[in-house]
Amino acid sequence: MVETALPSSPRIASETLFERARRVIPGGVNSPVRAFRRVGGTPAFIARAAGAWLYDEDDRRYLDFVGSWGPMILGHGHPRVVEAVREAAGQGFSFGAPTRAEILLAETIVERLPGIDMVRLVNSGTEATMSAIRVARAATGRDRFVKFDGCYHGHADGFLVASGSGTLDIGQPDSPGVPRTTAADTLVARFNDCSSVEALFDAYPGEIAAVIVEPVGGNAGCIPPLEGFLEGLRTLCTRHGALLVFDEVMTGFRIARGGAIERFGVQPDLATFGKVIGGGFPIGAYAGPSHLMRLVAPAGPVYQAGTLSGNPVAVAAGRATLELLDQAAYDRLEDLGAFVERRLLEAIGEHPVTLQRVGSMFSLFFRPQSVLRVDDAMDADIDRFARFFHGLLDEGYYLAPSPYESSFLSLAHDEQRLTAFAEAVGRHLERVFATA
Ligand code: KE4
Repeated sequence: MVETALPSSPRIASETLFERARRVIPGGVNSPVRAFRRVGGTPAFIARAAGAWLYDEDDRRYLDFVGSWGPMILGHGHPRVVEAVREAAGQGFSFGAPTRAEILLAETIVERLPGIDMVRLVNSGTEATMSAIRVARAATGRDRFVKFDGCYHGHADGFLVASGSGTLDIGQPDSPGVPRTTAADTLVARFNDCSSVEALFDAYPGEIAAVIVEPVGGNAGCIPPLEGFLEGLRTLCTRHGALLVFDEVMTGFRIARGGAIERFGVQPDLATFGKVIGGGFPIGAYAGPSHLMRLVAPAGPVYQAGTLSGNPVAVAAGRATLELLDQAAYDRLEDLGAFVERRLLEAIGEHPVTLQRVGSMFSLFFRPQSVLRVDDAMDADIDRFARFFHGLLDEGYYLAPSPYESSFLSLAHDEQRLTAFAEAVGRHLERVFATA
């Protein structure tokens, strides 16, 4: 029997908690995208999760398409991960000393990634990307780097220029508080447009240390790379002596067993990770060939550190997660992605809505044309998206609460639930397009 959502009812507990939260936490949340700013209304305060389901404080159940923004690729509370976390926690929480388990996780990551010899674990994707740029600057002796409009690489100062994700929700792609001198080193190119990168290399000859890119844009909605885009970046970086950095915090171990490197067959000089490799616990990583990674202290002079880096409990969760992500798991995720795409395209029908998907990450854009970069995503009908989002939420489907985010499938999703989801999408598209 297809499990259905609990009957719709106001989220009194969440509203009360949100009011209380905003008195002691900026905006009532510890990360802006959670605040429903772009879709309006009160965020659901989640009490617990299991499998593909979230349960909020009003005991309403939602089929989860956020998955903690990517980490929960197995579904919530996988018993093997729970057991690994319990066992690790029973041995102690944190030692500030090297452990065997960190080696095993590093070896697992390296084994899966073509062209990658070494990895440094950190505590977030932000730490990973900021460290990768530091290594690139040290390796090249150059200060500037190129990012793309609408790409989000975490909240380190230099990245908060023309960024994506939650910065778009609050209409602040360039954040106050970032010194002009810092922002000056951040050059912005157009996603899916190599000529805009070439123009920057021509304008700043010998000054660009790196080009950092989300190989699949995930922070302005799901935006696949055009044919030749990643290959073009590789050629330009090689020609101009800059490092190509794949920010795979979202795509890593999500869109293939070896992430975008494997899926697209383009070799970056450095790559960053997070989310999936922590199985829901705080983690990040940056990785590359030995000659670059040996620049990192204490092997080399590039300083980077972290009290909880390689935390034993987070490492245990990450190892258990990766162990379960064999090729069969990725084949299943691809099948689920293709299945939901077929069902959603049926639901979309003639409505002016575009679905874009790579593997088990996808987005619905409320515009008829394809979305090649953030400008296109911002040209979509945000108001209708908001009404669509809330209609689905009330029916027990939790999509990413922003048109500038990707939604995610997990191995806990199945065809029955995805069929019911697509039918609900069809109903709510009819509803929101029935009125002007
Ligand atoms: P964290 O510092 O949030 O762990 O990772 C930053 C980051 C870096 N690179 C990419 C490609 C990312 O997607 C992220 C973080 N992703 C967002 C979701 N769009 C995290 C959600 C949030 O900010 O709360």
